[in-house]
Amino acid sequence: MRQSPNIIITGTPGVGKTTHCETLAERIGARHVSVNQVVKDNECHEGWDDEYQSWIVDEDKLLDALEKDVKDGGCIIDWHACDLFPRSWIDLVVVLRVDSTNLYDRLKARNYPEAKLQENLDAEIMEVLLDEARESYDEEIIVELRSDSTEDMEANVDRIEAWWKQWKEDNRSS
Ligand code: DAT
Repeated sequence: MRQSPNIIITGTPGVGKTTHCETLAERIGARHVSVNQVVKDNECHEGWDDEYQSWIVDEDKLLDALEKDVKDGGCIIDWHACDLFPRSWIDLVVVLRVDSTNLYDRLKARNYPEAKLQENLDAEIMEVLLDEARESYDEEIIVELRSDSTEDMEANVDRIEAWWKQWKEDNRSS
């Protein structure tokens, strides 16, 4: 039995996952698990895809690398996918959403190639990550939150912190 919950923060690249995860991890003393970093550090990949500018992930290796940390609980998992984790690992799935204009500006600032930028804008508009979450987890553990402004982010962090405390209260071993 976990002492603390595991949360996935997911969404299209640029939506604000890392910013949310870092703030939350600091606020509640959780572990920020940057899956990108885990993939790199443990070489859970079959190389770099230049066109997509991302690792070609070996999911089995990745799950092995994550298992110990995640089993202990208290992880805030930061990744642009959520369908590979066993359901038993995850207590809350946060899908961040952003307005296309904001996303465009954020990805442009990252110098994304035009094709990749367009692909991510399409994914956001088509709610790809929200669909993926709904296909992979029970509706009750999924929350969709806006990430357009700093105020949004602060409200989201407050809300997730409150949820975290409540989970610990509800799951306290007597
Ligand atoms: P991700 O990890 O989803 O790729 P990020 O956390 O790196 O996204 O954020 C991308 C950029 O957008 C970064 O410069 C911070 C900014 N940003 C993220 N969320 C924001 C928000 N809610 N309001 C204003 N800026 C935000």
